[in-house]
Amino acid sequence: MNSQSFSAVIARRTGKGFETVKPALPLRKLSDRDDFSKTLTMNLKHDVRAVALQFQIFGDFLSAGPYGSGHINDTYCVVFDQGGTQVRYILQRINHNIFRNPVALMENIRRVTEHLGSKTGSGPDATRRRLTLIFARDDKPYYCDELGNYWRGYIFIENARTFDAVESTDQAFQAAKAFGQFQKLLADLPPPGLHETIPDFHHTPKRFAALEKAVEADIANRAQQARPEIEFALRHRGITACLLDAKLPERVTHNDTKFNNVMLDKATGEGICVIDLDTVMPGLALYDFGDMVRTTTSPVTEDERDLRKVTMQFPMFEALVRGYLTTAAEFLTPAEKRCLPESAKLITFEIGIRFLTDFLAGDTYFKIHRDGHNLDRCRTQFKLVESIEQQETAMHRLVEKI
Ligand code: ADP
Ligand code: GN1
Ligand code: MG
Repeated sequence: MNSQSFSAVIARRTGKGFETVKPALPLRKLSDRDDFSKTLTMNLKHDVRAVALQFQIFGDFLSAGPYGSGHINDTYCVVFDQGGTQVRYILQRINHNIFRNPVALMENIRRVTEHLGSKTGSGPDATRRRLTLIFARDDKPYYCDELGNYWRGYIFIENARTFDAVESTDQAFQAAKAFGQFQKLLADLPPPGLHETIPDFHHTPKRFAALEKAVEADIANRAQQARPEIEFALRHRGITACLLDAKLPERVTHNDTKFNNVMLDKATGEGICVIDLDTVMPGLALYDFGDMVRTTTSPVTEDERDLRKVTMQFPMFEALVRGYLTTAAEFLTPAEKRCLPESAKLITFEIGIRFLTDFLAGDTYFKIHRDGHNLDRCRTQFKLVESIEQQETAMHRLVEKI
């Protein structure tokens, strides 16, 4: 059987019996260059093979390897042999120290992906244009292992990739257009409202209060080392409530619109699929726009140590505004549109204070890969805030003009 004629089918139960979901086309033979296939499963932190076998994936398990660069969950790419064709899937362990109610979280993701699925149709590309959950053997949208870890599975979106740093204005445009489209498609999600998976996630004044507490406690004895950053934060206390004070409408929003949470098609560059849906819940549209500016305007990654390289590139901002408005202009209110530049500064500041808080608390929230990693991340964010402040007038002028 060759990879073109073979078609893997995943069966899953719906209210009306079984429906079949076809993975994104075409199933290809993976090349020797796909490095994950060489990863030794036995060196992994979890028994990913055992977990994979609990999902409705047919065929023979071949391999698994860590995947992506997220700060919260554990993501693996697993490969199955399905009648001679190697097919990849994503498996993720949900960080239940952060997401305290994984069952409610998965209920959100199930509702959101099914709603998106009802809009993106069933064409050949349907399973590349939204995430598709693989259900567990007991038909739940997750599997809970004997250690109490919650796992989920997704169809692997092939021929697309994510980037940790932006490379062109077209990428920025495409990402913002996709996030705008995501908000638009979820605007008519039927009630009830989604669960709040992390309460007050973007409540910046509460994030600021948490920072003040961490400075006060100085549990890891690091406050001295972060004195300039703490002072920077204190000087900016005045901006923390700017979006809350603007009385903007609540919508269904993504809330974690990092540039690497949108997959870009490898052939066309189109923003094909918004991923990382853990924080999809009620929020402000501008939380999403702000996080796009935070992660898609600087030419370097979030943890760059050479701060001279960190800057808010105006052409990237313009591409984000234009891309976002392509899909979001039809539902944004004038007040929301006016506040686009403020949201950029606020969310960049907010994530900066979260990194700083975690540094002071001894690195308990974000995954770190070196000493001082969270402080480095905080520094890039604050540098970006300064860069935004220097260009604020021009940013407002641009938004008024478009
Ligand atoms: P985290 O919450 O840890 O950031 P993500 O859900 O963003 O986890 O996944 C981490 C990375 O895995 C993403 O940046 C992306 O590269 C890859 N990824 C996630 N889901 C898929 C998918 N369905 N298909 C292909 N790659 C994926
Ligand atoms: C985390 O999961 P990931 O890496 O996409 C965090 C975001 C931060 C981001 C900073 C649930 O996102 O809020 O903005 O790191 N997610 C959660 O890079 O806290
Ligand atoms: Mg992510």
